[in-house]
Amino acid sequence: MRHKRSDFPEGFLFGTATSSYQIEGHAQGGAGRSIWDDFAATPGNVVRAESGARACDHYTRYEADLDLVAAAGFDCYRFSLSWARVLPEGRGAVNTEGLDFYDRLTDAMLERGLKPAATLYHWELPSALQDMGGWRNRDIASWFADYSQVIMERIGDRMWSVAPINEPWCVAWLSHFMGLHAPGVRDIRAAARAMHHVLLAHGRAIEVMRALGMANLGAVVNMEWAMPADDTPEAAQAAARYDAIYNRWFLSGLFKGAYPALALEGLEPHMPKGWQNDFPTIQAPLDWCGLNYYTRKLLAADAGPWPAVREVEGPLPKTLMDWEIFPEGLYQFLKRTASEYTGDLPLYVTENGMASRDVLQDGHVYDEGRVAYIDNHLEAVRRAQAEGVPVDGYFVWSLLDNYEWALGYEKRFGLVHVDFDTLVRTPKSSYHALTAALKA
Ligand code: GCO
Repeated sequence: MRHKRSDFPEGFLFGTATSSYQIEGHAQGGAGRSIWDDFAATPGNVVRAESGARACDHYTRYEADLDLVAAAGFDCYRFSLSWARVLPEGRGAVNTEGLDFYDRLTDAMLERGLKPAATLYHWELPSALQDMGGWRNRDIASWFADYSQVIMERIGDRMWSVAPINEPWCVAWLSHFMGLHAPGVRDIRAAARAMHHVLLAHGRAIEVMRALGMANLGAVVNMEWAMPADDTPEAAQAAARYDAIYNRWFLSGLFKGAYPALALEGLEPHMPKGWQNDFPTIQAPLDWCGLNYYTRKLLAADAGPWPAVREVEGPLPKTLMDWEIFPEGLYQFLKRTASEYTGDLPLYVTENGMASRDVLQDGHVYDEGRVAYIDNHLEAVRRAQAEGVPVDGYFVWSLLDNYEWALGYEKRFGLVHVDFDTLVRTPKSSYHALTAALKA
């Protein structure tokens, strides 16, 4: 690894990220059913119909896992809270065991000198709320605000930072238009509503946490750098439309109080009544913005109804996800986000990392590809910083190999290898390389 901590400004933070359903083991500790349990139980949705029922068993092994985070020299740990673990029916009765768990987890971070960076929602909606329409139902903003209140009354005093929702594009578009994530809906009207309600819920949660006196609240969006697959005007238009839906919708809502015209051109007829009046809530002031970045996409025009966009395979080296490796996109996004949306607000790279075919050989996992990936993306951060973009931290996705959603356990993203039979953890070369870089 070329980069080391001292290459970055004083106070720049390094962290690693995980999410509740992907690591905890959702079947334990009195958590309620979630849409991911239901999605996984439906044939054809998830590779080998795997679920997060056991996952990495972080629920019982969290102390040893946090030891690994601290021993690497990370400053922060980005984790998420499971709504269904706190409120098994999504509303009403609290699961005390769940609250206690997050309380212990928080203290375990603090004891190790780690800054807790929480996310309130990383996709496991309680099934009982899905029964009432889930993200289609405007009431979800109030349900989410109430859940935020319950959990943050308990642990909010010890959070370093909180973001309400991880990757609104995945919550709304991937899950309600493409149908590739739970609840597996493919419906433009449901998608339009989810695209809006996810931001309304974000804003309501921010209001709740401000009222509790909490600080350092932000938003985490995911981005894919969209490029035309060829030099036709049609491909340029397709890329611009993809960019509007994927990258600009959420930043525009949060920081401009408007949605991009290129996305509204297809979604407006399906939007919930009165959506234009919600921006004062959606635009609740934030202290930082997080970008999750993995890859770029090449787009071409497609036949068929709006958005009439088709992905084209690109020529660059790819990760095990078949995602092209394109650090330039991170640099471009950092620059564009600051110049067009966030100005002086601190930015964080809240996720970046890759899946690879990591195998355990004589107690080692040689994942040199991951070391290079991280190194090259850190270089993109440094370039942006050198041009004045206020990037204040970088989080690797992920600490552990874990449940990669519809792709099950086979796509390993961890700095630490997990044997999913024995649950034994083995730090990979990338973990050791980062440890050396962070301590240098
Ligand atoms: C996220 C993440 C993770 C994924 C990772 C790799 O994007 O926030 O949601 O949950 O595992 O992105 O796909």
